[in-house]
Amino acid sequence: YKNPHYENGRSVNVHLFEWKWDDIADECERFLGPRGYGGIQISPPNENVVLWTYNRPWWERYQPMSYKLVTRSGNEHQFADMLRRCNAAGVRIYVDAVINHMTGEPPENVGTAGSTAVFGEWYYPGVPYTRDHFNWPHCVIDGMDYVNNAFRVRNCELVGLKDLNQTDEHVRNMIVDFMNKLIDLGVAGFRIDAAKHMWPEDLRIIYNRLHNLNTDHGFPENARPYIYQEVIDYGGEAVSRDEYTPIGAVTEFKVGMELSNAFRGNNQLKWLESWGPQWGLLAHEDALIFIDNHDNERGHGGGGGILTYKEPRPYKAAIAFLLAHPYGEPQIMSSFGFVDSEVGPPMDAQGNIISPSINSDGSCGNGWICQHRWRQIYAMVAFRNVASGTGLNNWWDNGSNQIAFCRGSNAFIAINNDYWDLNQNLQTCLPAGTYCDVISGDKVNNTCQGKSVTVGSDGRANIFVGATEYDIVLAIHVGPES
Ligand code: ARE
Ligand code: CA
Repeated sequence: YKNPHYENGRSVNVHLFEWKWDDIADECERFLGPRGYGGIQISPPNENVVLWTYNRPWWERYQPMSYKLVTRSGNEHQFADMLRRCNAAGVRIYVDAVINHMTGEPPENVGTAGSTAVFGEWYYPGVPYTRDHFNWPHCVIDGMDYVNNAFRVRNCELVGLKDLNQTDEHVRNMIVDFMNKLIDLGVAGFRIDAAKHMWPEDLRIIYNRLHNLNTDHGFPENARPYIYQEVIDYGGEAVSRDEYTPIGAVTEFKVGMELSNAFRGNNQLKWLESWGPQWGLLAHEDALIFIDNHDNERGHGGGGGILTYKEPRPYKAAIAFLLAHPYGEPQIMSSFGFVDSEVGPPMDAQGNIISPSINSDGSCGNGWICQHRWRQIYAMVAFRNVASGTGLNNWWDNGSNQIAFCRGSNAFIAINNDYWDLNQNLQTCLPAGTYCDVISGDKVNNTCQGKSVTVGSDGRANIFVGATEYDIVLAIHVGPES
């Protein structure tokens, strides 16, 4: 359950938050496939309650009404088409699986597929679930429960969302049928939403009943779905991330916290020499890592202090480090712009999501940020692919916030988070030649649009990252892009 089954030569999962299936299929073919991305986390594909009361917030999708594959992102036909097209483009799809709960007691009662429910009776005919399928008597998790009561974290309601009992056979069957349908349609795995709020032994049983990945979509025989479980664990809680690593990968929230802290200048970059488990992080193979996710990007889920697209200079550098370093399985966020943390994706008056437009410079319009299309980010995806299979070597730092390292003899990165220039003759580990710095510009017609670096026969080069440059990173590698 810990192998994302990326195609050879690919890496990095991008969360296309609130994107429509048709747009994702287009993006796989026109951008993500050609740029070497490994996979996409999609928003929950199953029916959710429609909340006009809050002007269709993004979080309505975390309130399931049924497992019908009809949402603002598209219907089942569009979903299947996306899987066919993205898998053909070499890009895998991971589903955000909301299986801990159904809706709360929302002010409205129609789902995106037209289902209704009787909230006060815990009755969801679209599945169906009745009161017998929920933890009972109902209770609501309070702040102290996270600290000292694992039972209540698992069996009471998360922010008032009706809490399913995954120990119940019918509930297990409904969840397994839902997930198996998605696997048969070609998905490569799942983000398990709110995994902390379910018993690991129940989840293990559910995972073990899942089908192997669909070989018609290019997966190898006997491949198990990739499973990464959302467990927010900064330490000191009744539920620990370590309870979930025996059954799958786990989101490592400490990564975004520590790297945001360091790239904000609150911790020296030189300490990153020991980045990885020595920092109290999960073991490499257990960790799904990221700077920001859809919650902490907007201050939900106990988030705060995390770098986001709103602070692009340190954010791009933190992501560059995340992708350059061999530790963990990285995921990046691809957002829509927002001021109000509750507001949903760009939409028209009928509530239809407005597709991202693509500007002539490759960036997105219509309110979409599309971090995955930022040169400083897609260039590091290529860097990671070129570096694949190599370790980290030739670490250098200046004793404070200037660092550099090689990935084998394939790739080299330097970062300057000091207030003075980085100007050094450094070992790049690369064969002699002239390389384009992939951060400051693309290589077009064999010409660097940004900086270039000349590596001598001893592998050394003069590396310059000025204190006031647009970006604080320089990266070169043996791939065609550099
Ligand atoms: C909405 C309204 C609520 C209302 C509820 C029910 O905002 O006011 O009571 O509906 O009507 C998202 C939003 C929620 C939203 C929910 C349903 O963030 O605001 O509630 O959708 O629409 C905990 C969980 C963690 C969870 C975070 C948000 O442990 O699993 O809270 N994250 C996932 C998703 C979210 C999603 C849900 C779960 C629900 O990523 O997007 O919620 O499906 C400490 C603990 C953490 C805890 C955190 C916050 O850090 O360690 O475990 O996270 O505090 O309490
Ligand atoms: Ca629960």
